[in-house]
Parts: sequence; structure tokens; C-alpha cells
Amino acid sequence: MPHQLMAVQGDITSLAVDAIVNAANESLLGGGGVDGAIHRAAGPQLLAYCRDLGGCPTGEARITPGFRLPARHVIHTVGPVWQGGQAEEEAILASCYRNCLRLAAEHGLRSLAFPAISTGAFGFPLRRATRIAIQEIRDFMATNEMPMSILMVAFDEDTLGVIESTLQEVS
Ligand code: AR6
Repeated sequence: MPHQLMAVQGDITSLAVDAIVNAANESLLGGGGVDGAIHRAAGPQLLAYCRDLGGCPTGEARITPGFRLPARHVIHTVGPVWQGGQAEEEAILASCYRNCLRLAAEHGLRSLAFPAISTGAFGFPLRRATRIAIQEIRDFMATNEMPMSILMVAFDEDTLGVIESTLQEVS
């Protein structure tokens, strides 16, 4: 089976995949947006587990169990806060995707779902962020032998449209 990359619209916390990715902050202790939704759905054990991790620097990633989520694991990554584009935001966002994909491969995961990291509270322009996500996922798929099914999850219809058109633009 070949690698698969698809855009879907919905709530990432409902997906029964090997891992969902969380767009977290450096504390790993929860927050708003997708982070809040994941902690609510996973239950208090996730917060307790994250406390022991001692945070995560921007651009890196950490893996935890999914607890009450239908997903088996959560890969938490910390995207950059958009500051206008001159603060290495693009390179840092790319490293978020690379580190999540590397962790997934190291743990033998076969299905993974990403939210649009940094494009909510952190203000990263959506199309720019989407281009980076697709580039990193495709680079990974070109070099990683184990086939993986990867979903790019849009919370709303506008985001889905941007992801779908960007997938076509760079295919
Ligand atoms: N499923 C899928 N996507 C979602 C969901 C969901 N349930 N909820 C929101 N999104 P954001 P960031 C989308 O703000 O920009 C938190 O407080 C949302 O529409 O969640 O990386 C953290 O603790 C947007 O497209 O993450 C950090 O402090 C995307 O997920 C900070 O926000 C990302 O929006 C991280 O900000």
C-alpha cells in the first residue's frame, strides 16, 4: 500500500488513528483551540502525563498515550508564534512537522492526523503554513519506506478549501 495524504474536515479528537498531533505550547499543560479540545477529550490523565514531561521547546515534539481519545497516541508539538515572517517562523514550523513525522516513524505508527499547526492563536498565515506542511509531509513520504496514511485536518470549511487547493497547486 502506498503512502496516502488527504485533507478532511472535522474535529481531530474524533479520529481513531495511531496518533493525532496537538498544536500545543511550551508548557504542554493545555490551552485553548485544538490543545484544549484534545485535553478535554483525553481526560485528566493526559495532563498528569504531560506534567512529567517538563515542557517542550518550540519546534520540537513529544509523544504521549491518547488515554480516552479514540487515537492511540498524541504527538504534541509547539509551533512558532507568527511575528511577521522574519523570526525563522517558516523553518521552525517545518521542524515541527519533521519532528512529529520522525517520532511517528520511530514508534511504528501508520496513521497520523495533523491540525493546521500555528494557524489559530499563533497567527501563522494559513496558506503559507499549509505549503510548508505539505512540503514536509511529501519529503518524509519520499524517504520513509513504511507506508503511512496522513490526514490534514481542517476544523472549518475555509481551511479545508485552502488545504485542498494547496495540495493541488504543489502536486
Ligand atoms: N480539531 C481540528 N482542528 C482544530 C480543532 C479541533 N478540535 N480546534 C481548533 N482547530 P490553535 P496554534 C484548529 O489556535 O495556532 C493553544 O492555546 C484551528 O481552527 O489550536 O498552534 C495552545 O495551548 C486552527 O486551524 O493552535 C497554544 O498556546 C488550528 O487548529 C496555542 O493555542 C490551530 O489553531 C497554539 O496556537
